[in-house]
Amino acid sequence: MRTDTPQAIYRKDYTPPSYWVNTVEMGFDLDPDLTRVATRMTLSRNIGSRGKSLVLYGESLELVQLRMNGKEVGKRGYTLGNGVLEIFNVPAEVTLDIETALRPNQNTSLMGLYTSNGNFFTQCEAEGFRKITFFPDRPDVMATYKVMLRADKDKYPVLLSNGNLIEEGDLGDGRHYAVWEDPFKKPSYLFALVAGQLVCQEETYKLQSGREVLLQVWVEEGNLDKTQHAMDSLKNSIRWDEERFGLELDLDRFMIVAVGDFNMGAMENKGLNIFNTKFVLANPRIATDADYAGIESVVGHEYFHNWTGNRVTCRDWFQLSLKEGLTVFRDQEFSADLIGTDSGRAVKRIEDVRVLRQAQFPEDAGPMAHPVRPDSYVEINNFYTVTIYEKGSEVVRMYQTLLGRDGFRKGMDLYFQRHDGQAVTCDDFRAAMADAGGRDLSQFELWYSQAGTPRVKVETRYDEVAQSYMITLTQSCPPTPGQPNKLPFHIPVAVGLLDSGGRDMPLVLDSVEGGDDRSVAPTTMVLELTEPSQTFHFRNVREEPVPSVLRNFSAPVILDIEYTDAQLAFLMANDSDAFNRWEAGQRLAMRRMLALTEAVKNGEALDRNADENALGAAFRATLTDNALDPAFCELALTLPSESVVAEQMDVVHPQAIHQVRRFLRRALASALRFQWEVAYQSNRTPGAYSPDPVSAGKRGLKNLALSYIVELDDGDAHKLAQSQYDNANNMTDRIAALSALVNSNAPGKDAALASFYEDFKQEALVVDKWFSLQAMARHTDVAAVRELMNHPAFSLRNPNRARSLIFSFCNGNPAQFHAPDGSGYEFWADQVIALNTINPQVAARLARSLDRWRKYAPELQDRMRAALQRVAATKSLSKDVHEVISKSLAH
Ligand code: B3K
Ligand code: ZN
Repeated sequence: MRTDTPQAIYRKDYTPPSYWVNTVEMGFDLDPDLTRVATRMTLSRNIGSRGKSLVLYGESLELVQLRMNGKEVGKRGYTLGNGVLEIFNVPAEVTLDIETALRPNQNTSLMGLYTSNGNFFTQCEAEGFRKITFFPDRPDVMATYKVMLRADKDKYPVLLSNGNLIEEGDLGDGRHYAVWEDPFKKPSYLFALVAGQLVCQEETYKLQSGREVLLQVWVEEGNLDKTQHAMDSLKNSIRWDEERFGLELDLDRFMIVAVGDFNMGAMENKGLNIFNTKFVLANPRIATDADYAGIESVVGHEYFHNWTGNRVTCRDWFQLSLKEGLTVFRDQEFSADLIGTDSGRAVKRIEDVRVLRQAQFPEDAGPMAHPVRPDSYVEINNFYTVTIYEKGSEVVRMYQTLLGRDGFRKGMDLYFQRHDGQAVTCDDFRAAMADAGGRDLSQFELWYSQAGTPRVKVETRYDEVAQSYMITLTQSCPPTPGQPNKLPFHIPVAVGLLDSGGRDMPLVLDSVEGGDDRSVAPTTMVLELTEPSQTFHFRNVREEPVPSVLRNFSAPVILDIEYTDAQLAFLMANDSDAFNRWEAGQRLAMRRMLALTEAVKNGEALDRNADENALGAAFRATLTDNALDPAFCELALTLPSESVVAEQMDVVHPQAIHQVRRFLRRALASALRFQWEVAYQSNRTPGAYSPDPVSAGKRGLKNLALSYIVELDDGDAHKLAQSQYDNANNMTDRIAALSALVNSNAPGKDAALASFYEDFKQEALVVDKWFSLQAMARHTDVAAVRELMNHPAFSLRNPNRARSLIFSFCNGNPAQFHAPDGSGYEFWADQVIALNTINPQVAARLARSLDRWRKYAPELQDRMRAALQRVAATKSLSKDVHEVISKSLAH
């Protein structure tokens, strides 16, 4: 907590450390009230650093002892202040002994060493290791670690750290110990320890090489019946990385530990991944299809970091996307490959792009916009963003689109060949891709350095006489904070042309010699847009085509293209690219939603617009096409979310958008009621629950159908929802039914809510769902949320619980959150201020809910500004919250 103005750190100021650390040995005497840590490290001076002091970082720590080569360092040998321990006159080769004392029980930030439900856990990324000992806590300092843990044997029977267990035993005084050694050099952010009362599911697994490894999933005693899916996901991840990238698990043991108090999803500590329970625990009773999918992708993500992040790490935190963007790309590909079918892959792609549009596009257009490789930050934890992760993944995907799958693999191989064991930059990754592919990727660097979502405008012309077709692509990128002007990006734009029968035409570019053999011409072509504007000529085009542009979302851009309603319906029905089929439907819906929102803003009654022909016909065609994959149908029949519509408007009117979306859903429910009923019945999944993609897809479509039917709010609809609620044999169906009931006026809704709580009050993750469902329900206003905060199960200290109620309301219930009287903003400010003292990282995430405040009507803006200013004026604001709020107010 601070009173001064926090300082920004700049990428251009990077300097190598004055000392490298070679080995680290640590001894922990674990006690929740006062833990003592003895650290011995050997260091070597970096070349060119003679005369420079040794800089170590430390926070919320007591320095008990400091010795250099065995001798106590006197008061004049060092300075300590503002989180920096600077030691002078340090020899070129030196052994340091540092003893620190810390208070895990009082650590509510959940960074460094803390306790959760009586057990010890650590979280060190990005800068948590400095809360354990004084250390050059920066990712380019890589060392080997040997760790001894000592603790009370009854209270902490399990003692875990990174690497291999090399010794354990009794200390005789009721305490015991374990010694762990990690043979691989690692940065301090990958350090971890866990101690407490835990049990594990374990298996040995044979790698392709024949070597056997031990896999463990550690949980609290009552949760051993919820670990199988995480274990299966881990085995799938190990196999996939061997098959797809030739990367083998390098340790003999790999552990996953679940903890209920965690700031984010999970953490890739070497050999000892620590996970939020949300991404480990699953059985059909408590977890939904989405939870199962989330576990698979997060287990994969953390496992894949073992190579992309751990073996090759980041030189500095500005390079964060080097590991995060790449690892998200890898986990996305992993999930897609596991589904295996073309349509399954498309569904996964659509879901990923939805996240990008829903969260990253707004970030890129708001006050926190930053490049994939930022130039500066105040608090690095604020930069674990959708831009670093999701846009970063899109940037990696573009390499694959440009180089092809094999070319991309060659680039990965070269990257590891060059950089295994090193801390490197995004430029090193790009160089490996360019060199392996024999391509000049210098312009591609702009994807790392320029923020903002580029727009690509598409214009076309058909010349019937010449049988030629022209596509002109023109790019632009709006200004973002600190970047008023942008240079043109290198954008891969995948295109196809549809003939009047809906078939793909063979594509022959005029600039290419030959290629006239129609039977071998490709039907999708990647056009490389590198100039502000470029025209591509296709020849032998026998009729005027309908263009399908940006297939499979080949670049993270906004596409401006004019289609008639009829063309969109045609693409929705015919495009061979499933992503663009979905996209066409979304465009059609968005167009309608924006027009209706305008009408509401102008005071027109919506029922005068009740005729939903174009959209209704398109929806009917999709809903009744039995050849379509149910998972795809669900996505195609889901209207753009309220926040995605909001992003399309110059001045956002949350209540109007909400009203329109409901109106359209009701219109589509009533026009297609019979078809929804058929879809409901024909997508039932009787028998034992299985989370496989086909069953999950059916449940998804069935539950979407239920949600439409319940929009009609009549007795039959209520009965359907109630009976699904009463008879559900899995959480997916149960929660979908509960949500349908709660968002209707069904007589049984309060009873259902109450019985749900009774049935599941022992399951923290389900209680989270119970809060979250209510937070996002349409009747839930600010007063109701405040009331829910008084529920005995609510706690601000547990991040999952805080997110389930407060974040769900502020981010997931826009019509209520943006109440015209500003009460939502008052509530938001109260919670940001309360969280700030408990857990700055979580507080700073919530602080971002008002990011886009300048997009609202002036009266709302005034109220939002007042709330922002109230937070800004709070005493002892963390630098986390300070950075977010001051950037919001500035831009
Ligand atoms: N690398 C961690 C995130 C750490 C966040 C620190 N504030 C999880 C992940 O991306 O895999
Ligand atoms: Zn990650």
